[in-house]
Amino acid sequence: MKSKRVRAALTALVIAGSGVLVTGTAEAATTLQELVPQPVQIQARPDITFTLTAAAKIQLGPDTARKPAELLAGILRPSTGFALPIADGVTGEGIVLLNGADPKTGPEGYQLDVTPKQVVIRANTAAGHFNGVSTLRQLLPAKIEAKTKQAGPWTVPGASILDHPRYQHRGAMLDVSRHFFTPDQVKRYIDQIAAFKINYFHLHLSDDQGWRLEIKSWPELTKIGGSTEVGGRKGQLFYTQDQYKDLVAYAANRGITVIPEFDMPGHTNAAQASYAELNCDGKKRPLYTGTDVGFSSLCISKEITYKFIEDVVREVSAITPGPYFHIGGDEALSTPDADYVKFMNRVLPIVKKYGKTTTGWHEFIKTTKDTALVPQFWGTTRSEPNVAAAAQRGNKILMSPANRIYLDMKYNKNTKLGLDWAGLVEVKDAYSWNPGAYLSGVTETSIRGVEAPLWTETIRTSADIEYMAFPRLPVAAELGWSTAATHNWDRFAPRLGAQGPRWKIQGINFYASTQVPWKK
Ligand code: TNX
Repeated sequence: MKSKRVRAALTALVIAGSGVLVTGTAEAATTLQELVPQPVQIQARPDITFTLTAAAKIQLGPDTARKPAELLAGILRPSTGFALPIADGVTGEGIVLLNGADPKTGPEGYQLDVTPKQVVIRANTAAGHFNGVSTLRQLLPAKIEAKTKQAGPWTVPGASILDHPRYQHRGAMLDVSRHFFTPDQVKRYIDQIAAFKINYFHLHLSDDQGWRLEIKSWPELTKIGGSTEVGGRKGQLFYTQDQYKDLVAYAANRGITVIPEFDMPGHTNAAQASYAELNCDGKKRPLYTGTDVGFSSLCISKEITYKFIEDVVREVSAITPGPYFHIGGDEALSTPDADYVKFMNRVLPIVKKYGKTTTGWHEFIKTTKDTALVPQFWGTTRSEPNVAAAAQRGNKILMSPANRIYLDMKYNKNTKLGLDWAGLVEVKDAYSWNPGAYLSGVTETSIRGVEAPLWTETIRTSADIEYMAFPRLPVAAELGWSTAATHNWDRFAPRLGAQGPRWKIQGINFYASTQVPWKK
């Protein structure tokens, strides 16, 4: 009879690069087969199990970032009931975060090694540790997600994982303009996206229906422009700068960079309702609570327009540590083409002046040859010449094709929430495309990443957000993180389905698509 160790060596197979775990024997299924997104390389060690106990500490190696350890402790303490102190130095049993990972892991990857007494997560950056923490969370039993104390055991299957993302940008967007969401509702969504290694959170902070961030030099923007939303609810429907800073910090503590968007030169009715001087005719517009798009435009010929934009960019940049400022630029249907170009030629240098890099909906990229700027493709076609030309010049493209990854599209014709202008997007539709080979003339090396936007014309509550985002947001996370070689619906669907029990415990109101084999 073979020793346990020899049998383990025989059964622990790695398929490097493909990210596919093969056990080859009748080993019991473990959480190793349930990870979303799929890691690059998993080596199962069926002879080993780690069990988290009350004696465990979360241990930090020299100069290792503390925030990922704090995030991990915040996840593990409520459900285990363990103290799980964070300790400097490697002191024994528990979870160990160390610097100095294999260079293959890059700036965001990690190695995770399960031994009988420790789970060791190595990374070269805090981002890598955040990502390793997300993996460890999914390796623990689903009840780890509970907010109240549960019975153990808290086992982690033996494994060595080496992982890093396909793309540097995995994003989620929330439109807080069409309907406003409180800071607590936004934090709830940030928590949910962080669990899937999303590293950018794009906040759509202004639109026709609402201006949602306090601008101290233009106070009427929120006083008037932030007083209502789609459907006509009234209130103080905006964030103070302090609340915004708190959201930015909350995201950063989960490894997420906030990208603020102020949409212009269209989608600006809320600003035009707040200040008469932003209109060419000098007259304030009425507040708008409908859902049409394309009727508004800032006044391109007035100098005050650029003073206004500079004030907004200056104030927002000062409280936004991330490098990107999103200028919108979409659907400027009431701005003549020549004016649109004139406008962008004024605005892009303003963003640069305040130390930020412009990102925007892909329309804006036709106005500039600056290859550092980031166009976000949101079309429904497989060809977009201006985006392809930018890619050929060297721009990196963020992919959000509306008929694939717009989280506000209905799943099917019976879906009560959402829109259908880009089509119906079932879970398999959201998965079945390759960001690196989707747009003609835009190949793998020109892709910056994938963002899943959630527009909120029909979305009012956290339950609504969750219904549209789950499970499609994790689908977007998988497309943005996992190597192209792992792309396979039949293998992905069960991994996605394995998240169901975790989401139930977290109270996430997900759409239980019949396309997915949900784990009971
Ligand atoms: C298009 S996509 C828009 C938004 C709408 C969305 C609804 C884009 C850049 N603009 O203004 O909210 O469709 O799906």
